[in-house]
Amino acid sequence: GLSDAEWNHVLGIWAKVEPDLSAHGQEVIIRLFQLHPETQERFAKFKNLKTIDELKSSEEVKKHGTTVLTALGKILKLKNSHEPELKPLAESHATKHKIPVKYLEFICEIIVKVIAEKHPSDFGADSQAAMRKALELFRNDMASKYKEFGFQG
Ligand code: BLA
Repeated sequence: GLSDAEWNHVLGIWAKVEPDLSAHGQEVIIRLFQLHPETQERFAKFKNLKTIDELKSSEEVKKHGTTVLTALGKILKLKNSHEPELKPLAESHATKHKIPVKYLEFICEIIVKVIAEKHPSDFGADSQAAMRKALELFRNDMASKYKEFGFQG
């Protein structure tokens, strides 16, 4: 797990993200699809969006971005005790969406980059390192739950 000081960094920057969660989420999802087009194929509802303009004007993309960051925020706020929140997410992602751990790595890296771009003066090296560590904990625990649900990830 992370130390108290590390969690303070994580939740401190998250408090700056939250007032504009949907803009952050939209940017994360669009960038995920641009950098890793295979991830967009996983969404039946987004397959029709071909251009960057279509992605940017899609209310559904914005809504999914908000869903993702809302869920992540809940998990981060539970700190090292995120199991009850993580379990149903791991179950849907293992058995229904079948999302490889590699894709979780992609999106976590993009989340750090988007926050860094939007909050350059509030997201210093220590905060970034703490956030990376929190996202690694999230991914590792997702990966071990995946295995419990019979998905190798
Ligand atoms: C759906 N993803 C969801 C849902 C939540 C998240 C809460 C709706 C409830 C559910 O189906 O369980 C949460 N998604 C997250 C979180 C992250 C995220 C916390 O990306 C990352 C921090 N899911 C992934 C990744 C992909 C993904 C990397 O974690 C990329 C391909 C896909 N999530 C995905 C899909 C759905 C989903 C395909 C169903 C979307 C729908 O049809 O409504």
